Amino acid sequence: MHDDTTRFMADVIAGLGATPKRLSPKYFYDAAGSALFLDITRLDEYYVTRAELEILGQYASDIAAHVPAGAVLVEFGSGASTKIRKLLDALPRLAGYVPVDISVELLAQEAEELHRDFPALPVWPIAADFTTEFALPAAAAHSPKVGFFPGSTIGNFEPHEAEHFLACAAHTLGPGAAFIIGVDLEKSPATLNAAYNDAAGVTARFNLNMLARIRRELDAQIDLQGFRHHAFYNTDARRIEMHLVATRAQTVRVDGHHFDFAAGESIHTENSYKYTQARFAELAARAGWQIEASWTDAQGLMSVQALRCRS
Ligand code: SAH
Ligand code: AVI
Repeated sequence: MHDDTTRFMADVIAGLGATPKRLSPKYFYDAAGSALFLDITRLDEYYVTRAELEILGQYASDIAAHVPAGAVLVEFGSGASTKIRKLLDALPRLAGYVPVDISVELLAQEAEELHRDFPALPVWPIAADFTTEFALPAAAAHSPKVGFFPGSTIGNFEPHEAEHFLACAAHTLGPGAAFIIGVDLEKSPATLNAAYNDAAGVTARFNLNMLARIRRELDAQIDLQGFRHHAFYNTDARRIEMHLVATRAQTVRVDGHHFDFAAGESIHTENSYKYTQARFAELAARAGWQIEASWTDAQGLMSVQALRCRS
């Protein structure tokens, strides 16, 4: 069995065996899940992408002022690389662009397209889980590094995991590095609930694809009709929670293990934390980063933050 499949199998068995049951959101992004995420970014209800693109368009030159000429830009969770395309024209000449993503097929395809569209820009893709340590390309060794983490993917970490991630990124990017991060802001529960419960049911398909993937890749016995999408804003924890809820009592079988579900029991698949400017600044400071500037869209839905590594 391939290493990635072995790890996926072990995580699924541990997650379904836990109480309450859970699966990591990093497993949303096989080829089908990455395509569904792209569909989400085009939904009317999903303000995150639209608002962030507005910020990147409007403040491109202010953001670019935080990127030194000759820098290597490392994007964590680059996906379709849509947002770097929006910034590239405003940025000083980069020594290279390093898209890092767990979605291997999408990463390869986007690297090829970027190379075609920006032939002067060296593109060094890294297929990796950004929660684990990974090495930057040797060619990047002597250039200043700038991190780029758009899309509010940082919100998919628990706050203590976000802090740990930022501390590791400080180590990877080096002293004095800049880090441009998209951070989603607290807002009305109605807006949030709509964004994760779109009328067309795309987010539901994205969530349910996790089970389809487990069935496909791990040869698991799961009745996909036996689960439904459930997403809601947890006001106390300041996060959207996504769950897959069993619509009836049933058993899921994976590699000789069986997992019993009561009707209504859920698998927690994702958190999407929302921050205030102050709470995010405190978290970043604990991880060794200082916020130098931040921008929001006209409606104040989403933010982009420019951080500097203090050490
Ligand atoms: N940056 C894009 C995509 C955000 S979706 C945007 O702003 O629209 C989250 C991206 O992070 C996906 O492309 C997914 O494959 C990737 N991702 C999620 N968890 C990951 C992990 N642990 N390691 C590496 N990439 C991950
Ligand atoms: C990638 N990430 C920031 C998205 C989010 O909003 O938390 C994933 C997503 N989940 C449901 N819709 C979009």
